[in-house]
Amino acid sequence: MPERRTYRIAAIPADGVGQEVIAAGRQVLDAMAEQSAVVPAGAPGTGLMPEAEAGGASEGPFGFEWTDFPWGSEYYAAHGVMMEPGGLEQLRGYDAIYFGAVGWENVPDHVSLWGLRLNITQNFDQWANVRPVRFLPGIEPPLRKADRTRLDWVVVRENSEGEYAGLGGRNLSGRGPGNEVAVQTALFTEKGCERIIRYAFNLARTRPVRKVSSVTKSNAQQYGSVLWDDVFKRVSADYPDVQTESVLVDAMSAKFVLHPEDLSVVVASNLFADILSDLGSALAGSLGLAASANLNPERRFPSMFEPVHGSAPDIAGQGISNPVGAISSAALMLDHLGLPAAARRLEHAVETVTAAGCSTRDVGGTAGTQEVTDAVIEALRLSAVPLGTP
Ligand code: GGG
Repeated sequence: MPERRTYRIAAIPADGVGQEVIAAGRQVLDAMAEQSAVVPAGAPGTGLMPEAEAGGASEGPFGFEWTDFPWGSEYYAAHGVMMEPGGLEQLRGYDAIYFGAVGWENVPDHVSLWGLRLNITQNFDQWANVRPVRFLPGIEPPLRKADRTRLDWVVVRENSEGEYAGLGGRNLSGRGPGNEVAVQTALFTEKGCERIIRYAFNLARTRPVRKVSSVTKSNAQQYGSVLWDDVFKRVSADYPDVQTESVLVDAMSAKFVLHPEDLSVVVASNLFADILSDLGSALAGSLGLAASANLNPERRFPSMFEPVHGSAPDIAGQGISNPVGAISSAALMLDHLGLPAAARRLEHAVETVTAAGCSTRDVGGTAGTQEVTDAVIEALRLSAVPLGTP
């Protein structure tokens, strides 16, 4: 029996339902760790994250060593900051970060977002935000086309610059009421565009349909968007085997609804991809289902895995939040840790559970967070084939 590998994970559940869904994901991962001693290594991954398999580690027994970080809006209420000073240094040595959600009424949204989530993604140069749009069996999506067409695409969000560069300011309030001005500048660098676009092409090469759709607003945004388009054109010449299209963001919103079967990998700037990925997950049934990975592909810093959804104050603390987004984010984390077979097992377990009709209210079910979590763990247990079984 090979030695058990232990991964050190920093857990930051943060606000609202983040607490419940991260607790759910941890239960699932710990159950998988327990089973890993008896489950044989499986097939290689589907390559959802092309850099994940670079290490080529073989899968054997694994475990997780968790560290809880109590940061978030409650921490802010007590300490006046969203995370401890020096918090980034504390996180730096972990194999991955498992994050819940940020945002609560006691802290202005821009303070909580920049103080925690963006503090981590930007300082750890997690420049690729991978957000798969998955249509799960048993979940009735509002997108009718999904009834008769197999739909499956990935939104790749530039996660380090663009509209989230944080450049700008407010001034001139001294001129009196009604005269203040604000400037918010989007930053597009050739290097930033190129790395995310290449990421999208490499990802497309691992998918059944090798296609990248690039999204900008270059008719109106003649500097940043046009630079992005130029880089896209240049980089695409290195990938003659991958189909391409450049689509304006307004047209792409329509395409998500009307012709989603044409999509495989959609790459866009920070803000556009944030909006489009929310649209995609809503079309698939609920934001509660959507997973995401904030990756530093060079692995200079830990990457961070989180459900796409926010803190959902309206349902927080009631035990009814959907854990599927967080559990599926855990699957992306397994990929990143070099455990693609475990990741596929987990995705399959989630599909088994939704197909059986066990789901939370946001997708029309009646189950609570714990019931869905228990069902996923049970599906994993049933799919575990002990070593030595013929
Ligand atoms: N788990 C995702 C989350 O907490 N999102 C909060 C949010 O408001 N995000 C906006 C953004 O990151 O663009």
